[in-house]
Amino acid sequence: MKRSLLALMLSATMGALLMTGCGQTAPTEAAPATTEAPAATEAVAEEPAPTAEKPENEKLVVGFAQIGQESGWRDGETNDIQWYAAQHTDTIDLVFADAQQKQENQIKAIRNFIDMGVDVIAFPPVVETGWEAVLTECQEAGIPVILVDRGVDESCADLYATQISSDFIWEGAQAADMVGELLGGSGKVVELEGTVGASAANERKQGFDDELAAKYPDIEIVASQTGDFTRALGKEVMESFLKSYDDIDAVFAHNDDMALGAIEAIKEAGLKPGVDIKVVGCDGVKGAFEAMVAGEMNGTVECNPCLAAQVFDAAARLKAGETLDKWIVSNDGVYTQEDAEAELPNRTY
Ligand code: GZL
Repeated sequence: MKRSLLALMLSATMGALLMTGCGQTAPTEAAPATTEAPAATEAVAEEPAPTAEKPENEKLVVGFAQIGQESGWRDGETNDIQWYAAQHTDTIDLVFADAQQKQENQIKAIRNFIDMGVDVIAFPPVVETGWEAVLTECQEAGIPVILVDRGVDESCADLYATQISSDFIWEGAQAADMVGELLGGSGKVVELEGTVGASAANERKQGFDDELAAKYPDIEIVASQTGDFTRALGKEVMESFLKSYDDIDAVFAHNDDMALGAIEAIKEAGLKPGVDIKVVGCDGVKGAFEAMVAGEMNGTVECNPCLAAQVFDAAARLKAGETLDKWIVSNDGVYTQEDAEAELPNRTY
């Protein structure tokens, strides 16, 4: 029963997929990401269920509980995951859920995946804590878990098979070195933090703050507040910083979307972003390169969202019973205004 229901849901999920992977040409239109985790009992197939029932377990069935659509980076990751699965329908079935930024929705989706009997569960934990119960249920169900692009609290270290993500502490330190260079070693900085409790935010902050303290003692972080990785809130928080401080020399945003929001706020305050106030972000989205070419942003530390090939390869290995490294680290680049024009055509998200 479970597998045929899964097949029904998969045909619904796959039928909606017209996604672009990182580096692929865009199709005529991108299908919208699913808006919520389909409950195991309310599958509505947009296409007839596949008639030829595959023998049990012939295909790799992966449940992916995405955080949401908070940033261009997140959309890039979603497109890559869905595009890759759509290119490999002969060997992969993807069940995709969009949690709309809510941990409880990610947990609900993971429990649905357990009920459906998927082979592997992959998800970016929106925050580091609150996963012990559901990850224990995955373990008890014999379903390996891959953490994608974010991590969980140390206490859950034995409850997942591997984490595929960037080194956020390194990213934060690279951003601090860029700010240190741009300010000539002294000045006042404000920080736009990512989602409260997210490992990407906690570790970028740790890397940035520690590097500044160690190498640039004359650079002061005068304010630091979450913009939740969104452009709108990043702009709003930067507006409040600009009202509170008239001597800001630079802003470090934990992602480029918040940096782009800050650029809007700086311009609306009658100042020149990239000149009066230096702007440094993380992610390496296309918009950041366009802003650097326009002279409105000074640098970004890349964080590769194109992890699909690694995720599905790891999932296949786990299904085959292999043991993987606990952390599979992405290699990322550092880009400044000097290389933005040449690099822009290469950006795929
Ligand atoms: C990083 C990822 C972060 C991005 C943001 O791996 O978790 O989440 O930096 C996204 O753009 O919202």
